[in-house]
Amino acid sequence: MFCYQCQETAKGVGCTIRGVCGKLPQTSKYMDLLLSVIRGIAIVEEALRKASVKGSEVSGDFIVDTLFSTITNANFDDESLIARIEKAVNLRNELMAIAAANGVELPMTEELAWDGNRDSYNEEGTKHSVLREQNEDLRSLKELTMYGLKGMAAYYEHASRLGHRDESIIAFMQKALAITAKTDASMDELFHLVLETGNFGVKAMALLDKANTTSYGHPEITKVNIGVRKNPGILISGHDLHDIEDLLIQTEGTGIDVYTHGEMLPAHYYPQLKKYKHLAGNYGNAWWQQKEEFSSFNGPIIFTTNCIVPPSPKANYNGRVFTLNSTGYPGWKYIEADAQGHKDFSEVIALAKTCEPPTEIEQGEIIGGFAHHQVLTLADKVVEAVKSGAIKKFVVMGGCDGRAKSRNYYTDFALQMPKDAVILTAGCAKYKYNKLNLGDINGIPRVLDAGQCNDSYSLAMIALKLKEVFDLDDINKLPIIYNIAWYEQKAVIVLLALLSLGVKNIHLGPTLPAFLSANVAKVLVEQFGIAGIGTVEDDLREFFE
Ligand code: FSO
Ligand code: SF4
Repeated sequence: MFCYQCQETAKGVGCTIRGVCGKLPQTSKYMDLLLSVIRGIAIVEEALRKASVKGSEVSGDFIVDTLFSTITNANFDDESLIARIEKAVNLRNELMAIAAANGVELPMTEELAWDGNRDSYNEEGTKHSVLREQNEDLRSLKELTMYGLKGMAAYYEHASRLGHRDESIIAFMQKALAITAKTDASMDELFHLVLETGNFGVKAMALLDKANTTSYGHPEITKVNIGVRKNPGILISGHDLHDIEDLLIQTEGTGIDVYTHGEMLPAHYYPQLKKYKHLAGNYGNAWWQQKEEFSSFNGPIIFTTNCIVPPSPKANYNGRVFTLNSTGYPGWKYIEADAQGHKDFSEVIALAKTCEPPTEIEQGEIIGGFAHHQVLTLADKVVEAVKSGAIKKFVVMGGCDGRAKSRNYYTDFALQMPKDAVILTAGCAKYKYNKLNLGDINGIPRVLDAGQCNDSYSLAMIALKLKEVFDLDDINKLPIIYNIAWYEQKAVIVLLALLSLGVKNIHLGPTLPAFLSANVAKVLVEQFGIAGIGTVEDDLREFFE
């Protein structure tokens, strides 16, 4: 196996024996094979589109689901990956038949040549790994695009589940996948593709923002309890708001409380979700602490998306975890959606009734809900604080959390930054500093949480609004520092989207991606001022001088 798609990749180079995340070589092979067949589907769809011949009704959603299933910590279940490969091969063959029937010529690529024989899964999976591209710069750009597409797929899937779709995003994904399959793509073509991926990333994030806010209202300032109540509970993790709504409706009046975990915390900020009285609070922290937290939660746990940490075989929660959508773990139960995308949680609810209430691990409240609409209603106050000098700088510290000790940098940075600086955050990175009680400036909390990682879009909207208010010609003239933590591929699309919006001088940590070759990193540094991080002391000096 070879995988270098996340920040925790082995030795900062690539996982070759087994994933640091727990991904096994066999699973990695299935994922590589699946992605190869998906590229094949995209090649045919792209050729059909160019010839104005109708392709498949279902391939767009299927590509989105499969890309999502290969994101870090989403799916460890070989059976579900094999089922996707089989479906993908059938779909690809149907599309090739449509092309043949309409006289549409297809390129002769490896992705279309494989016959889909079950006996050759291993051989083909090995052939189609990341390393199939020999040139490390071309590989770097192809994979940067691929990871951006995975993040885009994740956000698109959430939006589409709420009925918000955009065919231009699907068409772009297919085009981009087809280009990454080319063996003669140039550096220029691929670099252009990376930038275009960022443009479509903005589109996908805007689509999701619209889907979430039209479905559930605009996030508003909300205090969220981090202690527990006395009823048994269900813990719901991941990012999908449609799923938590389904769960809240089905648990209402059952005597079961619902708790959010990890990236589901921002569900509390939405008026149409917070109205449920049995949405009891947020339990625990970011994804990587789940082993201890799931043990003490005592009740059922639902994963709507990543991040899953493989449990120990003896984990007391193994019989009470359920997965949905693109996620999966061998031995954990998967709940299928019905034709309308709804899930039946009756088995989860029945199990919850037999469980002890959660064991309290924390007490108190955290505050959030500072997405663009809420912040703009406070705009006068914010602008006044900036003009008076009460707030001197904003630091965008969104992104992901992770288990590396080096990520304590973000806690230390938050604690040590000047008292007239305010953090703008989104994503699970916030757990490094959202319980520190950093106080407020004239009533404006010093940690403004916009929501999930996709709500980094909100932070960009806030920046664009401030640029307008302060009558600046360049977003980079605002007193905003970007000090972003990344872990998996959704952070890649967030990064590309920020670049596409013109944001420069982003600091990315705790380490730069292994998939950026020296030459590609050089171009990003030269054109966008991307940089890593140093020590807290050095960076504070540099950022706040
Ligand atoms: Fe975190 Fe995991 Fe939201 Fe990621 S829970 S790490 S970037 O999946 O998606 O921030
Ligand atoms: Fe390694 Fe990350 Fe890939 Fe897992 S997702 S195999 S940790 S690079």
